[in-house]
Amino acid sequence: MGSLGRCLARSLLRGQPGPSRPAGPRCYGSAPPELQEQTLVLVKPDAVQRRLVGSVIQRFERRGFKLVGMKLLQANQGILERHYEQLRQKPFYPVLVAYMTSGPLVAMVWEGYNVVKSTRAMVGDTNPATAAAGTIRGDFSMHVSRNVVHASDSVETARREIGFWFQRDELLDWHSGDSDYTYGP
Ligand code: IDP
Ligand code: MG
Repeated sequence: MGSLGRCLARSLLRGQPGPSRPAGPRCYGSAPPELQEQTLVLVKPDAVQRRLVGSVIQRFERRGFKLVGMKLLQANQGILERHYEQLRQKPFYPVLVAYMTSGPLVAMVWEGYNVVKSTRAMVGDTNPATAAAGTIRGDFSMHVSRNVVHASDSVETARREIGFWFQRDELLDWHSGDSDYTYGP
């Protein structure tokens, strides 16, 4: 069992939620690696134009994830060539680049337990026409050419993509006061 599992098991055995837990050593001082998983989310130019930035941020905050980096920028072709390297041969690649460079976007890094998979589930299918209601794409968009957000598809991809969009010193290591409520002791 990993340290998170031990922490969760101990917390369940104690039957006490975070702040009123009995005195004693915490399971960890700084967060263990499984709580520090990170993913890249881009709020794409259509969503910025449509004033959806706050709605997207709110979903991740409500879920309990921690924002560790965020900036508004207009992407150039160079960064998109790296970001969408796997798609360069696709027929839609030129219109994808035109869309992604058409105006400002918001790049964010979110951190937390299983954040890569959870974020993909929150974002929904690539094609909003088949994205489930309740997902970001399913709630805020209709067509694959304007699907509101990007989210990394694996831990390894996230690591690479975060490196394209952020310098190391643009990511903050901060303690979120609500971690006692979102994770067990
Ligand atoms: P993902 O964003 O869900 O990971 P990918 O297959 O990686 O989906 O595609 C990247 C992005 O390319 C999509 O989010 C969407 O903006 C765009 N895209 C994918 N398929 C099409 C298409 O058929 N027409 C236009 N744009 C597309
Ligand atoms: Mg993708």
